[in-house]
Amino acid sequence: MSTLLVTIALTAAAATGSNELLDGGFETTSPRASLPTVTGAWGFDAAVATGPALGVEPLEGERMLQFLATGPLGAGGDGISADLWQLVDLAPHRELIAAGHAVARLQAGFNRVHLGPATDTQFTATLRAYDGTSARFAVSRTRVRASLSEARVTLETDDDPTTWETVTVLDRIPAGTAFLAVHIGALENRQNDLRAETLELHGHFADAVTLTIDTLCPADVDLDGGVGLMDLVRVLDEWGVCAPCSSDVDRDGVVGLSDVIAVMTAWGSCR
Ligand SMILES: [Ca+2]
Ligand SMILES: [Ca+2]
Ligand SMILES: [Ca+2]
Ligand SMILES: [Ca+2]
Repeated sequence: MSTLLVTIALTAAAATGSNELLDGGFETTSPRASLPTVTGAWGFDAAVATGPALGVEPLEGERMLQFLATGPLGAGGDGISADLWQLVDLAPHRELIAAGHAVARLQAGFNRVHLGPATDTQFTATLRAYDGTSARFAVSRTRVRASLSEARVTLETDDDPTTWETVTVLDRIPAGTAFLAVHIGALENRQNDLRAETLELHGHFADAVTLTIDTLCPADVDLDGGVGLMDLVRVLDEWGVCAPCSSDVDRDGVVGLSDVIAVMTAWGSCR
């Protein structure tokens, strides 16, 4: 195969789908003050959707999220982190997950003010996979159920409010997963401001949170664990405009010659 064909195959492997989160940019509503039990809404610790604030501009759109406290406002929290969760139904990806080929990619932008050495500096993002129904996510008002898998990244931000830092969390989704719990948080890593009359977080923001689901092996169109004749047949069957569809191997919105080339380049086993 030529260098060109190899390049096309690598591009296909890096392809991503559309954002599975509702209001990942915090443009429409502020989060609820409770753990979510249904999909499609942010909730838990005190936080608000806001326009530009304290010298920080949204990373995208008109608004961003501001973390306010590690619990409900005025009631004190766990003193550890301000956390938000959103649940995502994976029913549309059931076939991909059952085949063991599904990969979740969570990205989030974080930024904060700089007031001095007492300013909290860390943020975190987590992906958790669950079986069962989203109604069983919370086991109490403040605790969530144990998950099938967990992937977490912690970020140390710089002290420049004009720059956003981005984290990426990747996880292979276990077979049997019914929904994902997406978490973003601001950590109270400077334990100096826990008195009720002082703000726990002095200007800590998140924006542009995205969750995409894709396949480990895009050229295995029929998800049988290998790339071969049947994958090529599926590509030829679905020739033309087709988005989203699994035979669009390079995820450019069209099933065509570049997808045939991607299948032929990846010919063989696929694990
Ligand atoms: Ca936004
Ligand atoms: Ca920054
Ligand atoms: Ca196949
Ligand atoms: Ca294509």
